Amino acid sequence: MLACQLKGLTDFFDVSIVKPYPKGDDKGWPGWRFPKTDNEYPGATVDKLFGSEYLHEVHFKADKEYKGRYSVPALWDTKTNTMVNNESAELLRSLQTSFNHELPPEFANVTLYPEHLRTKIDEVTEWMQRDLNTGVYKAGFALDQETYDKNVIPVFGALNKLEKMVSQNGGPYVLGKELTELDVRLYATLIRFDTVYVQHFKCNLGTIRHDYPVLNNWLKNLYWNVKGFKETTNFKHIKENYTKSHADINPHAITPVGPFPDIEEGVEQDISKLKVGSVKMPEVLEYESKL
Ligand SMILES: N[C@@H](CCC(=O)N[C@@H](CS)C(=O)NCC(=O)O)C(=O)O
Repeated sequence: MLACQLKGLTDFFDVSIVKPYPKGDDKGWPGWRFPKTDNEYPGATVDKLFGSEYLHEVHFKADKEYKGRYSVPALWDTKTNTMVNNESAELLRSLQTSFNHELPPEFANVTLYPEHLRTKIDEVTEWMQRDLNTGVYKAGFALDQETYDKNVIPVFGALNKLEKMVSQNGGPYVLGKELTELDVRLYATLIRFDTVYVQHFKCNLGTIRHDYPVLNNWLKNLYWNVKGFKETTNFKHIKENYTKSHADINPHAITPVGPFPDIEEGVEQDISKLKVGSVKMPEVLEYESKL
């Protein structure tokens, strides 16, 4: 949804939004649900295409033998009447070009994967995805102490490295002056970090707001100042999805009220004024040095 906003594609997509909970078992069954009316849960909508109760019904419409997860996001093409893709990284990439012939120049010329930054984007994506974007899940869904201990370290190694990177590139974006895929992918994880991952996934060696002044400033700038970010962020959906749909992690499904505020205000435009932060735990520093 964020990529659609940034590329000026909102008129091309009609969006239906599932309720954040209840979800599925460990196999994902029955999975995401649509509300019965648009008033049932704020920000969630009925399935505008088929009126389905569950997202899995839409997958089976595309393929009766479908065996994958019923995950979001999922893109449906009304012309060929099938699901195009349900992998966010691939969607993010393909939306940069697939509708350019229909877009006015100010949007056709926007790209989050510019040619001169591709090598760098690919290099950072590799460890950022492994250690941070999916790293929080590897720590959070660990079923024993050893697995958790091993997986929480890389999360903060990657954050330490990104904090330095944004500072060195001078901001306001990860690679400097240009907004890229890296910002979109990092935003999806950091907007959830203090709110959910610190407590629900036990990623609590530090927080963005306390230990990473540069990343916190980067995050606040996107949320408050760059059109599309705030508009596609819903803290109630974010919080309730995790805390009310993982019964093994949070059996009473109580959603913590904090942190307050969800995101801080006040953006420093001059990144060089910010002191670079880090989590100084020896294991984290050692991991960071290998990235
Ligand atoms: N590779 C997919 C994974 C998406 C994904 O796992 N989405 C989660 C929500 S953030 C989901 O729908 N989980 C339900 C399930 O896997 O059953 C992507 O990034 O698009």
